[in-house]
Amino acid sequence: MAEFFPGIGKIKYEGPDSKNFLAFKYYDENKVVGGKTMKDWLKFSVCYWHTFRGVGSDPFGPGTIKRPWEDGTNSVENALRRMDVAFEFMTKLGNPYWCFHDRDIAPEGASLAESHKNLDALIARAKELQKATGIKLLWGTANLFSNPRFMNGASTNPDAHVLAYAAAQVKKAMEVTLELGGEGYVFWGGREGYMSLLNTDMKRELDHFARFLRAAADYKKEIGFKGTLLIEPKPKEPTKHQYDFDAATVMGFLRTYGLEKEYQINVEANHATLAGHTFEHDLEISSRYGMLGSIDANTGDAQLGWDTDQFNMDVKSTTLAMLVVMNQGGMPVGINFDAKVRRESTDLEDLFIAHIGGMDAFARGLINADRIRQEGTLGDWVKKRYSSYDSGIGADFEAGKAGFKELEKWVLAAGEPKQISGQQEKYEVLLNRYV
Ligand code: XUL
Ligand code: CO
Repeated sequence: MAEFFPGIGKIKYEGPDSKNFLAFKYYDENKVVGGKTMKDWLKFSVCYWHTFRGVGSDPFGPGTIKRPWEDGTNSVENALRRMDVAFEFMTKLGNPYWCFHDRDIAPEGASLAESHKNLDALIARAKELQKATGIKLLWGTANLFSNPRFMNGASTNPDAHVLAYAAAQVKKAMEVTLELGGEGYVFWGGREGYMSLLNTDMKRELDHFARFLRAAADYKKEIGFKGTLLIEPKPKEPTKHQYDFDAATVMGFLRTYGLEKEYQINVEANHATLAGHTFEHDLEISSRYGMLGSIDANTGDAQLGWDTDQFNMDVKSTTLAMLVVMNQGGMPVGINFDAKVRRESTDLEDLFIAHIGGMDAFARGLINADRIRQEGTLGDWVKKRYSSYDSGIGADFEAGKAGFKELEKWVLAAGEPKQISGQQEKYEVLLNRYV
């Protein structure tokens, strides 16, 4: 088989003192941290769309990135070669999982039947390559946002014909995800929202959305797919308003329609920040309600207000993220690098350096989070901050034994509360001890 990344061998762990950009400084897959290997805690996945289809185009200009294996056609032959490239890259990088959209891996045909046929050819190749390399599928998904037919949405489209098309595409994408042994299936509502409320029957669209998700959950059972169905929140972009706004909105939506047992959340860092939250906020709220299934690992840019999908190299951010993950005992699905090299990063080597840097940042986050948990100070401080609810009137309130009358009676006797500092700076200084 041809080699597409000549001169780059298997990426090895060399430790924190290494100066080699093509080596891991912190990610040591078999190292045990907090009772599990790094590989098991982190369950890293490479995404097909950015890493093997990204060309660096932006709204102001075309792609800058030329890959030597691309022949400029959208043929099945080119797609098969690209799949070989992907598995060579991942084998060298040493990530255990990958992810894809149907249309990333196989060209869309002139009809749905032809698209299905093209997809089958690529799935057969992926199945062989998974077997040969041991790399597994984290999750699959359907691209219901690029083709112009989906310009008004997919499952929330005002036209039932388009909705039916979307269903047919998801049906096939779920089947092939099952075929490849995927651990999850993701719904990202790319155009499930609106550009103008004036032309939109919002309630009807939300009802359709829920009905579509119910049909997907039913089909999952019908075909015996045991993986996790996931919803990936994002507030906007490409549409002005997206229904899966943030983790809290999605959880409320799922409960409203009785779907909360069928779906988990896939939190993407840059989507949380677009919604005005931090990455750790969306992780924490999903996790504390038992809904954090998977992560799309990336970051935005503090000055740019859009989804820049950068590799997250910020160790403070990964530490806070891994603290949530460790507190819930692991990632049910995994951590997918939904991140792309910059338009200006045009070398093949940049692809490796970006992923190695992202993996090391999360591995360091894991090590730091473990130290925070082992040392226990942060947890103890937070626990102490709420200790007035552990006994007396606070405990009675939590247990539902003290209502307004009891609370008033208690205050009349106890008088004014003492001022208690929130000590934010002290907590921030504590965090800096670990990062
Ligand atoms: C887009 C995005 C998607 C999903 C999968 O912002 O994050 O790539 O992760 O459809
Ligand atoms: Co994503």
